[in-house]
Amino acid sequence: MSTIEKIGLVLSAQNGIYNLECDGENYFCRCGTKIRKTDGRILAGDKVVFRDNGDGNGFIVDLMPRKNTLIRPPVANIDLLAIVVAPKDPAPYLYNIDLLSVIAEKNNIQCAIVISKSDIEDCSDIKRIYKNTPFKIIETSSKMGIGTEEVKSLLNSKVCVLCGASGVGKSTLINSIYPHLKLETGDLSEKIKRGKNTTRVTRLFALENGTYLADTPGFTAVNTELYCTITHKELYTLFPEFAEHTCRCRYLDCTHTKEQECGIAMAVKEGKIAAERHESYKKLYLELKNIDRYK
Ligand SMILES: Nc1nc2c(ncn2[C@@H]2O[C@H](COP(=O)(O)OP(=O)(O)OP(=O)(O)O)[C@@H](O)[C@H]2O)c(=O)[nH]1
Ligand SMILES: [Mg+2]
Ligand SMILES: [Zn+2]
Repeated sequence: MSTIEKIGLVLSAQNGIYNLECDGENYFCRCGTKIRKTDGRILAGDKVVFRDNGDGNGFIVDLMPRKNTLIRPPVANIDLLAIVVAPKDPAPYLYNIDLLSVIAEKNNIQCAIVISKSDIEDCSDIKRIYKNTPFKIIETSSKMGIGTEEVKSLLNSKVCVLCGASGVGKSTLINSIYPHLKLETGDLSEKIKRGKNTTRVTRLFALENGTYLADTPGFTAVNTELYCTITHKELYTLFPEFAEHTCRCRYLDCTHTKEQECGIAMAVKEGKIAAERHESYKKLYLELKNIDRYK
């Protein structure tokens, strides 16, 4: 029997078995060591050439070029990174949120802030912090059914990744938009007791209109070292709302961290940039500078 070569999209990769989608059909494939050796890991979101065995199984023979890659969560070819942030339970850890947004900017991935659990606390602080960024901000409550239609239209026809701290309600939000997925969700106090994530693997779900959505395990900490392709010198370019204010910096080599006559510092004072975003910038700048030094 002859085999046919097709192009598929990897939905999940686990223990050397790759679940692919091609023309609405699911395939389970293995992959030759030659590809794994030359291209490294094959990730959810990868486009691959595979041999269709005709029985739902196949063999991956080639990996197509990627437009971007995230290391954590491990997904390739992403159009939209939606960062889910709750006003409390758990409280937002802005540094992690901003680091994720920096990684999205660096990879040319559209970034959105999805506020969850708006039924339990006022969300105006999160809105204020991000209002000067180009990120779309959507306030939601899965419990009350608020904002879910807006999230659905934001995701439409894109490869999307939902990320954020464990317990912010990522899986619950996905379930409220796409109830048929029936994702496992977890009680926050249970999570703390177990010290574990409810969602454990990253997988893409194939939805209508060419929408692909990944629920990801929530992070506890984002490791900057993983992202050391970002240099401290370019960091300010990855905070998009900073750009229009750098022309007011006195020094051409202004680091925007402690200089007196810095356009970013002035914009913070004038309320045009959130002080919290500048704090994240300064913290990340120092971290990246330390990494750069040892390169
Ligand atoms: N009040 C309220 N609770 C919510 C809402 N959304 C989620 N929760 C609760 O928050 C807890 C955590 O929800 P999950 O959906 O498991 O959170 P997650 O972000 O997927 O967590 P991980 O998979 O561990 O990363 C659950 O107890 C949910 O019932 C909401 O809109 N309002
Ligand atoms: Mg989850
Ligand atoms: Zn400056």
